[in-house]
Parts: sequence; structure tokens; C-alpha cells
Amino acid sequence: MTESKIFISSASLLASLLPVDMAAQNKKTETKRPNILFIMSDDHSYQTIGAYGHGLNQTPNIDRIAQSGMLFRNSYVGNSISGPCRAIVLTGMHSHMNGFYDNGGKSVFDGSQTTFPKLLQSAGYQTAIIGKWHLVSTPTGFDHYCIHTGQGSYYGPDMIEPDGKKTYKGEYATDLTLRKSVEWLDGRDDSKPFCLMMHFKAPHRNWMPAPQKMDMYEDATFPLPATFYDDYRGRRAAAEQKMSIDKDMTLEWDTKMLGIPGASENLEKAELSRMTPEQRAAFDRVYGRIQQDFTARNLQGKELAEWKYQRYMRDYLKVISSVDDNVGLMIDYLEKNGLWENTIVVYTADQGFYMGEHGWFDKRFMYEESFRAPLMIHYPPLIKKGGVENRSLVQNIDFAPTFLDLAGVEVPEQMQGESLRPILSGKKQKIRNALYYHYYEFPLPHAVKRHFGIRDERYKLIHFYYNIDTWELFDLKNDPQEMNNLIDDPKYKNVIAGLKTKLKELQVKYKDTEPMNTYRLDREQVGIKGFGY
Ligand code: SGN
Ligand code: CA
Repeated sequence: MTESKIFISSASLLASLLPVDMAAQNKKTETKRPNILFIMSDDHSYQTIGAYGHGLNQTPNIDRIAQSGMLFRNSYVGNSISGPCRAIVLTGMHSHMNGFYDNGGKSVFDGSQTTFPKLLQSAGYQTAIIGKWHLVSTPTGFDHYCIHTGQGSYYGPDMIEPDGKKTYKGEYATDLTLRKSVEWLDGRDDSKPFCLMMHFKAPHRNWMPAPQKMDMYEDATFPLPATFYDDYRGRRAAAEQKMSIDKDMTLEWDTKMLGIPGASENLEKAELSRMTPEQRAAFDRVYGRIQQDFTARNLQGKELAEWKYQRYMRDYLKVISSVDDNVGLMIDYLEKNGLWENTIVVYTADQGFYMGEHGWFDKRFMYEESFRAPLMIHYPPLIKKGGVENRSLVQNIDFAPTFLDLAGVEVPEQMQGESLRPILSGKKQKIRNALYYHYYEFPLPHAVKRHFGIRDERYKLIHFYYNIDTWELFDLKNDPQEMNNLIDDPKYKNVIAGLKTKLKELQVKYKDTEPMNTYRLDREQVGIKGFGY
């Protein structure tokens, strides 16, 4: 008899000697590996989640995760753009290590890499991804997938499933993601733990509301952010972007004004033509009225910019409201099925987003609104008391190690993040002193220069490079809105020198020691010149 058999038989002998309920208890703790529900929205800013307290809108359901769990105030990404963030989440490694640098037309995720879903799958987990994927290659490490093609559509989306592509005419993407997730959970083998990645396409541009939300917020007026009319003084890269609400937000695609002279047919082609007649009527009823009013007012200059901002906020928040409803339905499902207590529920976004700060929409920059993402985690066995907040610097490289650790699976050496277990259990308040960031997607579509940098608890140092060579330093304590670049201020000479040393150390730690060459070489080697979507 082998040693392990002896062990098993003595364990079962012991169980047979225990009172019945203790034996059951024993079995329960033995088999109770956590389920994992990773909910990730696309472009959902922390400014528009009730629990973060900005007061722009309410998200009562998303907030339930924070109320019973932990809210992270300082959760960041490694490269503020969709595909790269998704690759970081899966691999636990920065972009230069996982090879997915940008959303450019030729970027394809190498699915033969080690990812946390693969490791969970081999450890006996059932795994699925439903919603936005955006990594081009066929998902690996998942027992099931139902993913949008590319960016996906809000209305009647095309979804890729293991048995081919289907069009879900009549359905709204956010509701469909929930429906498909519940269907998969219902059909799973419940003797095994599950890991479900539920990735909403919403609230990605162009912010198309669900039929029943078309009217929502139409009477609301949102305060202009203090930095809306930023003049970008001392920040050349910020001045040269193309993501301004005033200059780059389009009337036909973004604010949905049809019939504008010279307007493109994008909206009609990409979204409106996918609607059912009832859905189209709901859209026309509300947006037709807005358009009439808009045409009659003939707005110009600042008035037009501010009108666009209000339109943007209303549409974005309508779309968020559907996300919140569906998160609520999912939590209800977990509760009704006795899964809420033993499931790690995460709510996050692929990156942050500008809600008019600096005059912008979109993301990409290492400035706070896009570098930082919302994060809340519910997991009662570790987080004994809900409603707690944490201020540690955490990053999306941490998800993979955290899930593996909590599932009792060894974290591979190459993963660059840290497990959040000590924070969740209350043993530690923080896991790192500084974060590393590297963004590559220049020039299209929003002309944000390539840059890398370091953020510690007080300062941020950024280097913009490639077709520019500028540095920026911000004192986040005295200038949280990052308006005052201190790079040439002699008073900060020592701070800058210290940060540059730390930045180099991080580049060595994360193996990004040729930061200005790696990506260029990679792309040139495969002959890629342009960027496209
Ligand atoms: C599209 C959007 C951009 C957005 C990128 C990346 N344009 O190209 O505004 O920055 O996606 O977004 S749109 O005209 O198609 O709406 S990401 O979240 O996928 O990285
Ligand atoms: Ca995104």
C-alpha cells in the first residue's frame, strides 16, 4: 500500500469515528475551494461608482460588493488600454513580458502562454469567459467562451462561441452577458469550483443606452470638472492628444446627432441598423427630440463643448445603469443558489476613464483618471467585516497571483504581481511602495505619446518618448489633479533623482530594461508600420 493510500484510509477512518456533523464539516472545509467571479467592465471610471463617493450617479448593486467586501482606493493598471490590460490580467505580467502591447490591427495574444484560467482549469476548476475578449486569438484555458467580435456592438451583437459565430438580434449586450453567464453557471458541474470572467462591453464608446434607459438622466445637469478647460501648460504630451470633448468628440457617433451635414454613417451602420424596429423607435423618440433642440440652438465655442460634455455624461451614465442592474441580477443569482459566501467576487474595469477632467474622454495616459481603475473584492472567508477600504498601491498584475493563491494553486515564478491575500485577510495594509507603467499605442487613435513611469505614494514621474522627449513630475499630495509639472523646479532635484533611480530598479525588477527599444524592435521585426482597429 502506498503512503498516500494509507493517509486516505486513515483519514476516512477518522471521519467515520467523528460525530456525523463534524465529519460533514471536515469534508466541507476540505472541498471548499473558492469560486471566482471576475466582473470587468470596459472603460468604467471609478468616478462613476457610488461607493467611491463622487456623487455623479448611483450604483447600488456594484456597491453591494464593496459593502460586503473591500474597496481599493489605489488600484492601477500597467498599460491603460483594453487588449493589453486583458493580457496583463490573464498572465500576471506586464505588456513587454506577455507580448500584447497595443490594440493595433496586427496584435494577437499568444494563447500558448501560461495564464491563471489555464492553471485553474488543470487544478479542476470549470472556467468560462463571457463578453468582451479583444485579444484576437481564440481563448485558451476556458471550458466555454461566448465573446464579442472585436469591440463588439451594444445592439444585436455578434458573439463567437466554440461552435461558431452567432448574431443575437434583439438583445442588448450588457443583458446578454448576464444571460449567457447565468446559463453557463446553471449548466455547470456543481461538484467542481468555477472561475467565470464576466466582461461587459459597456460602457465603451459610443455609449449606446438600453431601450428602457434612453430617457434616464435627461433632466440632470452634471458639474463641469475643475480641469475641463485645462491649458496643458508645461505638459506637451497632454497638449498634443486627440481625445478632447471639445475637438475630438464627434456629433454623429458620440452624441448621436443624425442628419448633421457631412456626418458619417457610422452610427447607422455600426449600431442603429442592428436594432429591432421597437429598439429603434425607443432611440428615435428620445434622440430625435434632442436633435431638434440641438439644431435649433446652433451652439458654438464653449457652449457647444459644454453641451457635448452633458450629452457624454448622460449617455455614459445610462449605459452604466444597465451594468449596475446586471451586476445586481448576478449577485441575486449567487445568493439564491448558495454561492455568495464562497465566491470571490471582483468588480473592476479594464482601465479608468476621463469624465471631462482635462477636457477629455478616453484613457491611455498615466494620469490618475485613466491609470487608476475601480476595484472591489468580496470574499467573506477572508474579509470578515465588509465595508472596509484599502489604500495600498495594487495593480492588475496582481489578479492572477491572487486567484491562484486563494485557489491553492502554486503561483508560477514568472508572474510579476503579488497576491492580495494579506490585504484581504487584514494581515497587511500594503503590498508595495511604487508602481510601474508603460503605454505604447501611438499614434492612433488618440495620439497619446508613448510613455513609461513610476508612481509612489506621493509622486509620479513620467517619461514621454518616441517622437518626443519630455519628463513630467507631479506632487500628488499638493496637486492631485496633475496640473503642475515640477520637472524643472530646482526644489525637486533630489526627489527627481531618487525617483529616476527607483524607476530603473523597477525596470530591472520587471525586466523592461530597454524600455524605448523593445516595442519598436518587436513591431519592426514583424514588419508592422500602421495601427488600426
Ligand atoms: C475604439 C474607440 C476609441 C478607443 C479605442 C480603444 N473609437 O477605437 O475611442 O480609445 O476603441 O478602446 S470608436 O470610434 O470605435 O468608438 S479600448 O477600451 O478597447 O482600449
Ligand atoms: Ca477599455
